[in-house]
Amino acid sequence: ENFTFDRDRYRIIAEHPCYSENARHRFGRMHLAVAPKCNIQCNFCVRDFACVNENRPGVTMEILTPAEALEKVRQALSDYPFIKVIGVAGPGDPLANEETFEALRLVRQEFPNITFCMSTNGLMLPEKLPELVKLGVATLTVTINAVDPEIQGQICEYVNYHGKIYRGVEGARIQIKNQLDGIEAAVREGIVIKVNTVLVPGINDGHVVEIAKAVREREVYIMNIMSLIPQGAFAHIRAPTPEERQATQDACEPYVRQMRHCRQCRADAYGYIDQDMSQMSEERRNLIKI
Ligand code: CLF
Ligand code: SF4
Repeated sequence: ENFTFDRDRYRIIAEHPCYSENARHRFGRMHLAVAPKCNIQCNFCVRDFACVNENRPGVTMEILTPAEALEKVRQALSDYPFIKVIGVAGPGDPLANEETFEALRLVRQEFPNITFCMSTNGLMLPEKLPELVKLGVATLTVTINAVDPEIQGQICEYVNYHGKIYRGVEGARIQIKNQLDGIEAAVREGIVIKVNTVLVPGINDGHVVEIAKAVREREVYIMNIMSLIPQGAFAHIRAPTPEERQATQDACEPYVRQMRHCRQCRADAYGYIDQDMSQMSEERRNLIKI
C-alpha cells in the first residue's frame, strides 16, 4: 500500500512543472480561470487583475463556467498530451468559489488520473480540505507571507471569514492559524504542499527564514519565494532585486527545498510554464499540437 502511494507521489512530483525543475521543459499545466472572488485583501492586489499570490497581474481575463472549463480541458488534453496538471489559481481564491469544486468534479469524471493542483491563500483550507481530498487534489500551494500576525497584519488589509470582516492583526491571526493547521491536515492526507511567499522589502524580508522554519516543521515539500510586483496599496514599495530574492532563497534552502523557476503565470495560462499558450496566436499553438 505504501509502495503504491510513494510511487504515485514520486510520479506526481516528477511530472509537475512547478514541483520539479526537470519537469518544466517536458510537462505542462493548464489553469482553469473559474474562481473570480477572493475572501481577503492583500495590500499588493488590485482587484480585477489576477491573484498576485501566484499570478502575474495582467489584463482582466475571461472567467470560465465549470462546463466551459471542462470543454477546454478536453480539447487541451487531446491536442497537448504533455499537459499533466490541471490547476486552479484564481484569478481570486479558488476555495472562495463554488465553481472551483464544480469544475474539478466535472473534469475528474472524465479524467480519473490527471493531477489536480490548486493555489490558495489558505483561509478556508481546514474547512475545504475534505472536498479537496474527495476530488483527488494531489498538489496544493498555500501562500504564506508571514507567520507573525504583526507582520501579516501589514500585508493583508482584512480577511472576510464566514461573512465577518477582521482587519489587520486580528485577521492575520485567523489566516495564519488556518494556513498552518490546513497544511498539517493536508500533509496527513498525502497532499504535496508548496508554500509561496511574496518577498516585500521592508515588511517581510527579514522574516522569510522564519516562514521557512515553520513550513519545514510541517513537512512542506517546496517553497517558492516570489518578488513583489508593486501595485495597489503597496505601489510605493520597490520590488526586491534579483540578488535580494536569491539571497533570501539561499537563506531558506537549509530548511526547505527552493523553487527558483516560477514564471508567475496567469490564472488562465496553459502549456509549458516557459511558453504560455494562452498568450499565443492560434497559428503558433497549432505548431505545438501533437
Ligand atoms: Fe499552477 Fe501553481 Fe499548481 Fe503550478 S503554477 S497552481 S503550482 S500548476 Fe508554477 Fe506558475 Fe509559478 Fe504557480 S510557475 S505561478 S508556481
Ligand atoms: Fe488578491 Fe490573491 Fe490576495 Fe486575494 S489572495 S487579495 S486575489 S493577492
